[in-house]
Amino acid sequence: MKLLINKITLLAVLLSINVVADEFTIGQKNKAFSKENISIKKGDTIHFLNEDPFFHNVFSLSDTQFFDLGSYPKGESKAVVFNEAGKVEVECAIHSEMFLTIEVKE
Ligand SMILES: [Cu+2]
Repeated sequence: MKLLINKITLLAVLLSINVVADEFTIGQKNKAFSKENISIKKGDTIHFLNEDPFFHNVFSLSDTQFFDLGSYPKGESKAVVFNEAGKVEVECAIHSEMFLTIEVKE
């Protein structure tokens, strides 16, 4: 009986870890990200939503997390899950003035 309770407790802990991961959307509009910086937790997801009538190519060369979402048109979004704590600098390959800093916390 005690073993069963331990298993249930473990399951509850694992489920609660899953539930706390959040999802955010950062828009790309008027050649800018909708925020200049954002603070998230490890495991959170950011959706990069293009709201401009032209292409954006969101990428990061950061050591914390490297990614390149390619170029995509208005109305499309691509998601990135951040699994490492640290600072992630995000840019657009087409518009050099676009810049976003993400702080991923433990
Ligand atoms: Cu752009």
